[in-house]
Amino acid sequence: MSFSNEKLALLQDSLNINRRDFLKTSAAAGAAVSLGLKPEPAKAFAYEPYPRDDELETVVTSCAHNCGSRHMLVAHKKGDVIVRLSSDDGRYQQGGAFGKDTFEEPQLRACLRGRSYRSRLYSAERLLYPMIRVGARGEGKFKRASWDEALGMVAQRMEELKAKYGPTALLDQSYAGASYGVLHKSDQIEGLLGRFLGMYGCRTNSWSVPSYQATTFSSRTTFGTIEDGNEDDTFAHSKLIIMWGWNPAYTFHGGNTFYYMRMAKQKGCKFVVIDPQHTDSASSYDAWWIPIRPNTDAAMMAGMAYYIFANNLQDQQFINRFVQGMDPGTMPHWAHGQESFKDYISGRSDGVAKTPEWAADICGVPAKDIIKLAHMYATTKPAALKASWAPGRNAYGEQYNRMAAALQAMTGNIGKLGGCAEGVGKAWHAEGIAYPYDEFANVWYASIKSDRWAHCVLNYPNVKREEIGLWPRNDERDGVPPNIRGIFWQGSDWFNQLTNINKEIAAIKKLDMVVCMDSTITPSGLWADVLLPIATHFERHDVALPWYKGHYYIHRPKVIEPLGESKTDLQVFTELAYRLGFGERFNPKANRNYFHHNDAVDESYLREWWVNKVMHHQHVTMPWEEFKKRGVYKFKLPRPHVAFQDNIEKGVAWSTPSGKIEIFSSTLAQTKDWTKTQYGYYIPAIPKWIEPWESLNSPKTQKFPFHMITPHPRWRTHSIFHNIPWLRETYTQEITLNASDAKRLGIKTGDTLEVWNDRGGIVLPAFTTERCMPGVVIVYEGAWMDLDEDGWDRAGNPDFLTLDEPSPAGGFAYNTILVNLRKATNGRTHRPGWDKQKTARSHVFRRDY
Ligand SMILES: Nc1nc2c(c(=O)[nH]1)N[C@H]1C(S)=C(S)[C@@H](COP(=O)(O)OP(=O)(O)OC[C@H]3O[C@@H](n4cnc5c(=O)[nH]c(N)nc54)[C@H](O)[C@@H]3O)O[C@H]1N2
Ligand SMILES: Nc1nc2c(c(=O)[nH]1)N[C@H]1C(S)=C(S)[C@@H](COP(=O)(O)OP(=O)(O)OC[C@H]3O[C@@H](n4cnc5c(=O)[nH]c(N)nc54)[C@H](O)[C@@H]3O)O[C@H]1N2
Ligand code: SF4
Ligand SMILES: [Mo]
Repeated sequence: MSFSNEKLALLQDSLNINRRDFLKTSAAAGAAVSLGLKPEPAKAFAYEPYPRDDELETVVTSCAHNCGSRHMLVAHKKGDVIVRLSSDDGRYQQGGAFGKDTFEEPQLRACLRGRSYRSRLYSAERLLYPMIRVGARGEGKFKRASWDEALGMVAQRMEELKAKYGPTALLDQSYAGASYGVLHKSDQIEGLLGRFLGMYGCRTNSWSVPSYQATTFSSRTTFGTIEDGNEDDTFAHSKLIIMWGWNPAYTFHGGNTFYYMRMAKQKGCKFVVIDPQHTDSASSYDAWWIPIRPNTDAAMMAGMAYYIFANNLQDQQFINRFVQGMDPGTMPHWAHGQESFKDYISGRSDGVAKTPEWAADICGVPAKDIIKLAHMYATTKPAALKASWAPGRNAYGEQYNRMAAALQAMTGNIGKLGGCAEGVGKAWHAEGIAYPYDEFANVWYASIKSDRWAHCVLNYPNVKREEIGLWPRNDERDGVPPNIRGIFWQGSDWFNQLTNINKEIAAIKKLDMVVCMDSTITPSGLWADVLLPIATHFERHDVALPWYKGHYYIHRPKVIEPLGESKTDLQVFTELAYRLGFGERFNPKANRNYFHHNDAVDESYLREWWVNKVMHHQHVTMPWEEFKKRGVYKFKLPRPHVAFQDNIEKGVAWSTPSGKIEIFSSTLAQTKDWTKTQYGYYIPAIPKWIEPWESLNSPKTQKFPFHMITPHPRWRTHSIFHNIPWLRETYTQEITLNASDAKRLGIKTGDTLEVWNDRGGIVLPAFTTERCMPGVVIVYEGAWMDLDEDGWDRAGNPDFLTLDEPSPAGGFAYNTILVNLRKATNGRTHRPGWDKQKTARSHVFRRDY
């Protein structure tokens, strides 16, 4: 145990969890009540004496994680313990005076999750030592091991698997748990695991991002880049903001979005929300709410396009100059006579005019509302149609995003202040990596669509390339499915977060090795063979990057020493690389001693990154030492960052094959054999409405009458923070359904429901409201799975119901789910995890095996 008694006492005090005292007090209080005596006030909750600010050291740092933004956290510590956290109050900004908060440089104030971070840092679920599985996989029985034993075991199995099964045996399932730093990076594309396995020469890559693969496809196809976003201050200049499947009150996509949107509101901007639920964003801006049947967005958009063309409201000048394939006149010469977007919309090519009435039948929005919105959008300038990712997280979600791009282009709202072309919406470009380039980093020998790994494992070797989205190669491995025998999780809780968990459960039992690197005992971790404790971002040195939007860096010093025996990801990979023979190459600045002393090396990488990339490349004059002192560096942009402004104003070509905005895609139009692409299946050259596999319009509703959507929770970052009591006081994991549906079924708020389909079943309480449209139910993603003996998930994780079928462009169909529901039978219960002791995974480790 590396906590000293003193440290532990301080911790318990600071967290108010002196459990023995607490239990004593509450037991005494209980006894007093039953005797009819007045209970004593509980003393255990007082910090005695509470340290004053001037007795605490103040350290500026930031959150990490894939949470939608990047804010400042200020740690106030005593000795090596963080006693409390606060956030930006303007004191720390470049050249700023105390309390500074301006339009150009607003504060980076933390959300409720960031502010409760201390309880995550010191939670009972912190993983403090390496652990090795002793029971069956998934049973959750582990014993404590030394680092030497754990890493020795991992290195030996890696060698065995590579020798026996070849260079595709190890599956890289790193994800964005720690993407937004420059040194200790977990990331699908540029992260440390890809570097490690790539250099080792045994790696199956996972392509396709859960967040927005459909949207990525659309942005790349249409604009040639995913950097199609404006910085959020530009929202302040919009006259109309359409939040299409976007709820910035919950799911941030950048910093201070709400602040800038409020400025627009104050200047008279109109707001519209198109969402099956009346969101808090809708109420905050008094928006016109248009409830829509889930997954039918592309049809509604096609209806809008019809109205705009039919009334000649499109910006024809813009189209003629910048767009390919919007109409017959803008088709490339080599594709003359092929179907343009306008041909499709008007019905000239397929005999079906995509009128507002046609759309209304599909999406459930009355034709008059489709017309009204189309008119508003085409005649209000500038207007921001922000087409968010959730409606793309569907079967054929790519068609929704491409259809949105067509509307943005036909109204000429691209490259203009107050307009919007996003899409993925990455805006300002940050310098993201501090470790040196290596040609073998990120090399892979097979690359599959991320959530088809289970399908691949279960069906190997009889699996067709299109079933798993196998990426094409130019060598003899082309088309050869990977023989996956082991998985690494680094910065990902993917077992809990990918689709169709029951299929994953079947598949994981076939593997020879599962390694989980995390700071927390996660639901995925319980299915691993080896758990490696990773230092959090409070316990290592790094620099924080903004999340898609924002133009700043936040210094992230090592605030406290790593808890327990945790090490950083970089330390663990370096040590493993040494054991496997490529340590020096993996981490050129380090020697073998890095596992024990990493501070100087980390500082050196970071300083070099600052000097070479930030100072030289981004022309920043502030020296590294000064940045470290201030804690935050904000860029002042010469003008608000608007994507594609130079393309419009200076004639810069788009990075598409034609150099234009491609509504008619040159690449798609020329693809012959779809099975030889990573997509596997046909994708039309222009955006079209394609019926999803499951929706309220499909015959499957007879068996499963509700369409479930699974958005991101305000109170969690996916699965992160699920175990935090402070946040749990703000919510319950529940299923939201319309009051009339509930009444018909005799369901009241608080009733426990069973929700199921062919893939699985979950148990959770009902919340009934008029703010969710009839026929739709909502369950937020990220709950920590907790199976009962019959395989029902008592925690209410919707990924037991999601489908792992690939949408052609690689999108995850997280929101394409039909389900049925009823009041819970057979005494089946929900485990809300409210009682910390019940969710604490630590009980698993406290037994003697
Ligand atoms: N039904 C449904 N499911 C969904 C979605 C949905 O909309 N609906 N959304 C999907 C989306 S968009 C996403 S992005 C995924 C997210 O899926 P995940 O990325 O798996 O989710 P997180 O809960 O963020 O898990 C990140 C893990 O990284 C760990 N971690 C954090 N920092 C570090 C570090 O420095 N090192 C290491 N080794 N570990 C670290 C955290 O403790 C946490 O366990 O979920 C997807 N799942
Ligand atoms: N608080 C918080 N913020 C986050 C995250 C988090 O976990 N927590 N995760 C971050 C990450 S990794 C991501 S990818 C983004 C996700 O960002 P988004 O994809 O924008 O967010 P979601 O919450 O999935 O969904 C947004 C809205 O879409 C609606 N919706 C769902 N399906 C449909 C549909 O078919 N049609 C229409 N019109 N609307 C639909 C939902 O009701 C919801 O209100 O958020 C980021 N921000
Ligand atoms: S949005 Fe993200 S970075 Fe900002 S405070 Fe919340 S969790 Fe932290
Ligand atoms: Mo995401």
